Amino acid sequence: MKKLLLVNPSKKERSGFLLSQFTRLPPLGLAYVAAATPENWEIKIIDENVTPLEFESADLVGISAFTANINRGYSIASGFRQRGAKVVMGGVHVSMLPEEALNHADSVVVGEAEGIWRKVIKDFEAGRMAKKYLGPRIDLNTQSLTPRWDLLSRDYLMQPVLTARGCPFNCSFCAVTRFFGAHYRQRTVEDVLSELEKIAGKYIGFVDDNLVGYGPENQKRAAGIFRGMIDRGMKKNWFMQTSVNAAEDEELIELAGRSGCLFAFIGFETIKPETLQSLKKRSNLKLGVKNYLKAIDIFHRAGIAVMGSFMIGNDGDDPDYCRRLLDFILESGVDVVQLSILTPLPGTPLMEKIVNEGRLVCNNFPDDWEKFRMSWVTFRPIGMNADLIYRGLNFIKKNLYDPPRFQQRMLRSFTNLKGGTSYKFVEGLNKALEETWRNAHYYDPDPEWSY
Ligand code: B12
Ligand code: SF4
Repeated sequence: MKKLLLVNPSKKERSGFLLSQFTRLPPLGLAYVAAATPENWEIKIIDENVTPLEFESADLVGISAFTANINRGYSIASGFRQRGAKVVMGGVHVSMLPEEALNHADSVVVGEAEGIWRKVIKDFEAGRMAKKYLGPRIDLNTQSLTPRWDLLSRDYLMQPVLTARGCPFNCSFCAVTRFFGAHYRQRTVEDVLSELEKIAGKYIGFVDDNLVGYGPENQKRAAGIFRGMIDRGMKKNWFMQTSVNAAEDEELIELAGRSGCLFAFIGFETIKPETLQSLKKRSNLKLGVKNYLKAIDIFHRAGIAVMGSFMIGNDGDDPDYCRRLLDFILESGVDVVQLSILTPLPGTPLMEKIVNEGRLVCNNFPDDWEKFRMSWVTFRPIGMNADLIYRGLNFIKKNLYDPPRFQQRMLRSFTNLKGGTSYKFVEGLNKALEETWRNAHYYDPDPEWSY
C-alpha cells in the first residue's frame, strides 16, 4: 500500500495565536485532500502546530501552506525530497506563486484539490506527475466531500466546518476572491446540518469568510442553518466570521445567538471611511463607520462576543489615528481585538498596487515571506514610518492589556455577555492575543515616550 503524508508546517512559536486552544484550528484543507485520496492509500496528516515532524518514510508528501509559514513548508519539502519522496505543494500561497514553489517541490496544485487530486495520484502512480495542476473551483452541491476528520489530531478544542467558498467583494488586501472566486458558492442547509450532526465535539468553528453571506438569499440559508441547529437540539457552541453589516438583520443575529454562537470575528479594519474606500471594503462602507457601535450592541444583545479585526499602517494613518482608534475600541466594548499591520499578500490587488508604486521594502523572496504575517511593516506607507507604526501598535496593545484597562474591559465584556461560555472564550482569546503581543518583536513594556 502506498503512503501519503500530508503536512501542515508551523514555526516553533513559544505561545500565542497558533498555540492557544481558543484560536488554533486543525488544517481543514488537508482533511479535504485526504478525503479526495483513493481508498487504497494509507494516509497520515501531521500538523506541526501539535505534532513534531520526524521525516518518516512516505511515497508521496503533500504540504499545505499560507504565506506566513511557506518557508517552513519549503524547508520540509527539501527535507523529504533529499530522502527520496516526491513532494506536492498546495494551498493559497503556492496557488498565487506556483513558479516560486516549483523551486522547492516536484509538483504544485493551484486552487482547490477536490477536482484534480485523483489525477495527481494517478499520474504519480504511473511515474509521470506533471509540474503544475489546476484545481477547478468545485460545485459545493455535487462535488463537496466529507473531510477526513478521523485523521486530524484530537488535540483541538474546535472542529472546523466550511459551508461556502468565494466572496464577491475583492477587498484590496484579501486573497479570498482571487483564490476561491467572486461567486459565493454555498452548501445547502440540509448538507451542512447533516455534517454537523456527525460531529461529536461540542465546539465548532465555521471557517467561512462570511457565514451570513452577501444578500437576502444567503441570509435565508444562514437562518436555515441556525434554526436547524436549534430544532435538532444540537447544543453546539460555535464561532463565525461575518461582516459588520450582518447586524442589519437583528433577528438573524438573535437566532445565531440562540443556536449557540459564542463569538463573531468581524473585520472592522479601520474607523476612517476614506481608508475603507481605498481598501474597497464595501460591506463596511455600506453600513457606515458611524453604525459600528450599534452593530456591536446588536451582537452583544444576542449574547455573542465580538472579536474585531483592525489594521494600522494604511496610507494616511498617523499617530493621532492610533490614539483615535484606541479610544474607539475602548468606547465600543469590542471584546477581543486583533490589531495588525496592513500587509500586501501575494496575488492581492494591494500587492499589485504596492509593487507598481515601487513601495515594497521586503522583497527578498522567499526569505522575506517570513515577515508577511501581519506584524511587520513590509512596504512604505504614506504618513507613518515603520518605527511609528510599531510604536503605535505597542501603544494600543499596552493600553488594552495592562492593568487596570484590561480588568475594566473584561468586566464590561462579562456584563455585556452575562458571563457564560461566550465570556470564557473572550478571556481565553484575550490571553492568547496578550501573549502574542508580549512575545512580539515590537513589544516594549515601558516605552520612553508616549503617543
Ligand atoms: C481558518 C483560517 C485560519 C486559521 C488556521 C486554519 C488552518 N490551520 O488551516 C487561523 C485562525 C489559525 C489562521 C491564521 C492565519 N491566517 Co488564516 N485563514 C483561515 C481561513 C478563514 C479558512 C482556512 C480554511 O480552512 N479554508 C478552507 C479550506 C478547504 O481551504 P484551503 O485550506 O485553502 O484548502 C484547499 C486548497 O487550498 C487546496 N489545498 C490546501 N492545502 C493543500 C495541500 C495539497 C498537497 C494540495 C494538493 C491542495 C491543497 O485544497 C483544499 C481543498 O479545496 C482562510 C480564508 C479561506 N477562505 O480559506 C484564512 C487565510 C488562509 N488566512 C490568512 C492569513 C493572512 C492568516 C494569518 C497570517 C493572519 C494573522 N493575522 O496572523 C495567520 C497565519 C497562520 C500561520 N500559519 O502562521 C490568509 C492567507 C493569505 C496568504 N497568502 O497567506 C487567508 C487566505 C485569508 C485572507 N484574508 O486572505 N487562519
Ligand atoms: S475581506 Fe472579507 S469581504 Fe473582503 S474580500 Fe476578503 S472575504 Fe471578502
